[in-house]
Amino acid sequence: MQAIFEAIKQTAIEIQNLIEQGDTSKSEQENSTGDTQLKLDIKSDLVIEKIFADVKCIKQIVSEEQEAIKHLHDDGKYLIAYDPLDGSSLVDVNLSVGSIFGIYENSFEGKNIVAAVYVVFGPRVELIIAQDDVKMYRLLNGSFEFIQTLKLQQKGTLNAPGSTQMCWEPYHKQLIDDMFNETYTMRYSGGMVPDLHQILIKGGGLFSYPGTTDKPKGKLRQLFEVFPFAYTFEKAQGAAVDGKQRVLDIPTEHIHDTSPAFFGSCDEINRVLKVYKNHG
Ligand code: AFP
Repeated sequence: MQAIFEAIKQTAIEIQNLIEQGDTSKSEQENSTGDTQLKLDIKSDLVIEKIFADVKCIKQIVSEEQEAIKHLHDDGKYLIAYDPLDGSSLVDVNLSVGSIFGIYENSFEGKNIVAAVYVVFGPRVELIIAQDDVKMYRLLNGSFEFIQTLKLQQKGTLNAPGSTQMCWEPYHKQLIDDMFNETYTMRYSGGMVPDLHQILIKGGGLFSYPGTTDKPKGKLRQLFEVFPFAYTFEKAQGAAVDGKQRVLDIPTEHIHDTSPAFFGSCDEINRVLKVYKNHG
């Protein structure tokens, strides 16, 4: 597993260099979800694939930017699903973006995730590894140095409500409004990596991307976005649900499946479960 973490550190340094080169132009291609890919998405994807190809313990990889699983090493133990550059539509406005990695054993399913890593490309580059606990590293003078262990409090202060409000179910709108009518503060950039990183660093709150009238299964992809962050939040002593159940218990039928997702500290997640129990 350590070889995988070292490889991801290498990808982070190379992708940071690509971001700094500043090419935010669109390519001619669409990914399997139908998003037009930026040249930066494609280049980041190639960087990761090239670096992972040399890591012998990796059996298979699958990228959010590609349709199919790729086989690497027959004797490898681990399967990795990754989103090379999540939130890449924010690069042109110079907001933070990130890479997300879910590391699985046996099959690409929530119940088989054994570690998660994400990288935040912001004013600084930070890399977070969730395994037994959640450790944050920062890129300083060319190498990643340990900074702190991240742990959520029982209840937080931030509220990050995703998706198009006009498509929210009334009970979801009520939940979000109630939180704002209390002491919760709005924090939403449109990139799940920095938005969830903020909740983890500041001790807690709620990030929601619900099922909506136009997208009943939400937008966020299970393997590339939902499961890695669900694992990270659980290891940081928070929780992640789809409204009714733990997201890591949801079966995956297709590698690009999406699901509604709520990540947060325990009090906020219990509040979501209470509201959603009687609906849907
Ligand atoms: P892009 O990669 O297309 O920018 O999407 C980012 C993302 O998947 C996730 O990082 C955000 O939390 C979410 O979309 C934002 O979606 P909304 O703009 O619909 O709230």
